[in-house]
Amino acid sequence: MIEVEQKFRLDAEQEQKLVEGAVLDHEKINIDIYYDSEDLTLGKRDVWLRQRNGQWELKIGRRGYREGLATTYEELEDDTSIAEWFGFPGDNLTDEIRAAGYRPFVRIEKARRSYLRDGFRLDLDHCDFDYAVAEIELLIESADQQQEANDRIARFAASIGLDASPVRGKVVEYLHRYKPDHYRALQEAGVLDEV
Ligand code: V4E
Repeated sequence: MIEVEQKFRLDAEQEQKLVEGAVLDHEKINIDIYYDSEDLTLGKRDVWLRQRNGQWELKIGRRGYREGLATTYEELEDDTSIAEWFGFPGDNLTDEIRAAGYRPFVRIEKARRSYLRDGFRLDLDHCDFDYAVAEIELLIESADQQQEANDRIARFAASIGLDASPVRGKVVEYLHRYKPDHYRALQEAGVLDEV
């Protein structure tokens, strides 16, 4: 599946607009540890390797498919597909990732409340470094549905009166605040959205 998502500023007013009439699907604490090589080979390609609650996940930016404020990522969530993407044998993904030189660069703990509303998933995340962000998401099966998904998200956000000014993602906000060199390297590589 391909995830199309747009991030929104999350404060009490925006939260009220988002959750009105929404159904709470689940609440969860997610602990994400992001990995990259010393020279940021993944981040510079808009690829994000993380362990979420101990489980490996890979988010791969689909350059050229970014339209407007929505971004599109392919998500791999099983060890076999992730090993394949890296070209690893796949016997022990954790060992192989380490042997290839990838190291943790940030750990973010966040409380997520995930709602369903009108066919959208609404994720409301409060991070442990005093940052909150909402995401409106749609899952699509093929890239040719991208534009339609973007438009649906934009129409929905407008219909509930959300402020749709661009916001930084959680990792990016963390880097901006606490690891400016890392942030600058990604900015220079052209992978960060304009905020
Ligand atoms: C997509 C992305 C990054 C990886 C983390 O993705 P995010 O959607 O923030 O994580 P999360 O925890 O909500 O994952 P989910 O549960 O939805 O799978 S790091 C940066 N980006 C994109 C990005 C960008 N290119 N530019 C800016 C300014 N912010 C974010």
